[in-house]
Amino acid sequence: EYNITRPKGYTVSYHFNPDMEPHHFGLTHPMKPFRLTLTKSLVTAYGMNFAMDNYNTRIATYEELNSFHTSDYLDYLHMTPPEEMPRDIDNPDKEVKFNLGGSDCPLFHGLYDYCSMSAGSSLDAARKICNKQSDIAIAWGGGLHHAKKSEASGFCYINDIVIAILQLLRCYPRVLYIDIDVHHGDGVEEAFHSTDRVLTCSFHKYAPEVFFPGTGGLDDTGPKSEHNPGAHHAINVPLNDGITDEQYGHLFQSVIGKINEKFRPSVIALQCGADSLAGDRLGRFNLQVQGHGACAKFCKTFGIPMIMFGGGGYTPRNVARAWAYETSVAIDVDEKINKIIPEHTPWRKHFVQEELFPSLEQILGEPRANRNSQKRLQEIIQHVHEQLRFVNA
Ligand code: ZLM
Ligand code: CA
Ligand code: ZN
Repeated sequence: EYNITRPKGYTVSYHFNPDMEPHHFGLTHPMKPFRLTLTKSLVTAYGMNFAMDNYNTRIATYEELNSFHTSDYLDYLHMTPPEEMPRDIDNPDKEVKFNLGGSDCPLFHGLYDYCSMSAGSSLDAARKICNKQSDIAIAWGGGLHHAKKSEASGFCYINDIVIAILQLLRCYPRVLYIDIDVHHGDGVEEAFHSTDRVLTCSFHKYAPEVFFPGTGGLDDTGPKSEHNPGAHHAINVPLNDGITDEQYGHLFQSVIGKINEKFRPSVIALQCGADSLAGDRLGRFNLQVQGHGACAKFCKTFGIPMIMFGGGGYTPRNVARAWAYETSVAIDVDEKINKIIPEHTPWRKHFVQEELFPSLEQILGEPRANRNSQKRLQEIIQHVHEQLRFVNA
């Protein structure tokens, strides 16, 4: 219907595990795994599956998770929680130690399986990039950037991104990690803080004490010890509420454009957290689907392999629209369907009483007041360009 054909000269793969959907963080928890199914339906509804290699992904093995996470953490995750969760009664302190069981990172049925599926998708994507079977690999079930080697954090238990990047490092000299989730990509930044083979760059809302996780200030550029090759290889772009497509696009292109020039990455790992969209339940920005997708479009112009991960995104209909649109960018059909997807509100037209379902305007809500001055954004660009004098390929 929309005449979707394979892109010319390169291959895109879509990595999906349908068994992630039934997992529940709890009914009112903001993280909703069904957004992945919603995204997949939208992608298929537009026939985009015909333009890609589609894989139902396997689960990551214990050994694969162990490439980043410690055994004592994994062992605890593994045995927990069978059924009604009377876990390791002898070790209640471990839950505290691993930051498990609170409201952000609850212990739920099938937790370990869910984590292995997310990591399995990202790892499959990385392997397709490594063996050159894909030029762009999409893993919307991954992107869980806060998890630490022996600690859960911010809805993330297993850091699939770190595990995937470790795989990429086996075949490529330099990996550029870009994070457009509204939160700081602290777990990935920390994991690679002592290597100059991975440069991390996160754009996020920054307000320590008030907004999670509170790290990622402009001067946070990685441990600055003399002997640390990873010094200066963490770039942070701290932002205020309400940033617009136009401002974000300008910032993204000047920061990432310069990084590309100086660092000369061999591959890009792009975390596409959709909580930076307008109307997100937890987010604070004013990005539209087009502005969010423009980041992926810009990265694609470098002509190097790329993995696209999911991440945050707490207004499921928006998440599906954004990730379906970004899939269309990957396969180069965004011009054909960009009039349709951003305005698509799944389900609404299927119901007789349309007014019971929110329109796009209702979903997006009132735009947030923009607290980002042009002057401050210019200062940020200046600062990052100065930091990049220390970075050489
Ligand atoms: N309280 N339920 C982003 C991760 C953000 C830490 C303050 C919990 C929530 C949030 C959980 C149902 C990514 C914090 C928040 C209330 C301590 C955060 C359960 C609502 C609910 O209704 C909720 C009972 C819950 C959690 C809101 N948590 C909002 N923000 C952050 C973590 C993850 O998008 O970057 C990547 C996937 N946590 O602010 C508190 C300090 C826990
Ligand atoms: Ca971010
Ligand atoms: Zn987030």
